[in-house]
Amino acid sequence: MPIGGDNPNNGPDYVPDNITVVIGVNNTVMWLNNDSESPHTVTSYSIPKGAASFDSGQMLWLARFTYTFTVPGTYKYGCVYHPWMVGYVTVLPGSPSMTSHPGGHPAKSPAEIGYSPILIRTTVN
Ligand SMILES: [Cu+2]
Repeated sequence: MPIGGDNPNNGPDYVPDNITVVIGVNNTVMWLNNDSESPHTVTSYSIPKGAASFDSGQMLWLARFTYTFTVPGTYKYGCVYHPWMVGYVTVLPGSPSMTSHPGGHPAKSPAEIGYSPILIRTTVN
């Protein structure tokens, strides 16, 4: 949520606004409101069957919201104050081997998957 997220002509509003995470690898996602000019929310709009909805409530500047995804599928979320602010999280099922060396690479440590001003990070559970 960079500065200017309250302006529909700016964008993207969530940075990045489309992420993919893997259960057991990096399925904890943290949003940080880096917008000093406006509060925002992270509110689920559509979620896979069996998943739990989420809502950060009002996030003031520098507020953080963390959610751990445990059900595979595509999640659409947005900001209740700004209808044009929309983001997507794709959650892929993990496997035992992926928790240590996904694809042969070392497991991600708290990893920044997008660049800034942001704001969305995923972390190992
Ligand atoms: Cu907003």
